[in-house]
Amino acid sequence: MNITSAEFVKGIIGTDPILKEKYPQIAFVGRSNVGKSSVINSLVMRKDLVKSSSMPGKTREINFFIINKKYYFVDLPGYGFARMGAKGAEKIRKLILWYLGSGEARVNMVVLIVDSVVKPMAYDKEMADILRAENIPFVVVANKIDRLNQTERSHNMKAIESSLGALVLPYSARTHSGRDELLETISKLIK
Ligand SMILES: Nc1nc2c(ncn2[C@@H]2O[C@H](COP(=O)(O)OP(=O)(O)OP(=O)(O)O)[C@@H](O)[C@H]2O)c(=O)[nH]1
Ligand SMILES: [Mg+2]
Repeated sequence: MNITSAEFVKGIIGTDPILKEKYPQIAFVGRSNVGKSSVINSLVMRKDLVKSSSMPGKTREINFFIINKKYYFVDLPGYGFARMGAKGAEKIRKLILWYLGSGEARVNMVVLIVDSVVKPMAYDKEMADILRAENIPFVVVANKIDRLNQTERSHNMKAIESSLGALVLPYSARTHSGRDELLETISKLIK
């Protein structure tokens, strides 16, 4: 897959006609602050298509971006962000589960992003289980590998693979390392 165009379309917080459009949806899911928005910017080679921030909880809506006038990249809010408070976190959790599980959206595949620097957390495992239960094809992206040396990298990749039981691609949104492999995997999985 070669990305030639990318544009923001809209952000939603509930049912919307965009969910039913013919374009396949590739959703980016993961804990708060793992770099979902940054990975999308890295894939489209833009610094600021998607707003990213060092303050966790930046993305609050389900944001749709049209790619090559053919697919939607869908940026979701992060799950498991404690500082949002129990109420806010529950709202976001419901929003994500509704998007993935209600059948309203045409979710073609998911890119499940985890932080390669820390061990996979209960939330990551729960998300992998939900995707399996919903029969949604997914790939795990271990982001921020620029922060690890070779030894840590291979150690952490193995730990993530065995904990989530899925294909894991090392990635850095900062250096774009792993970009070609991820684009290749996305085009295979949406077929
Ligand atoms: N070193 C490093 N930092 C990264 C990488 N990707 C993202 N970051 C940083 O991590 C922070 C969070 O990035 P975001 O893209 O906003 O994360 P997010 O998952 O969209 O966060 P929420 O929208 O709050 O759920 C920012 O400070 C980014 O600069 C990476 O590959 N390497
Ligand atoms: Mg975000």
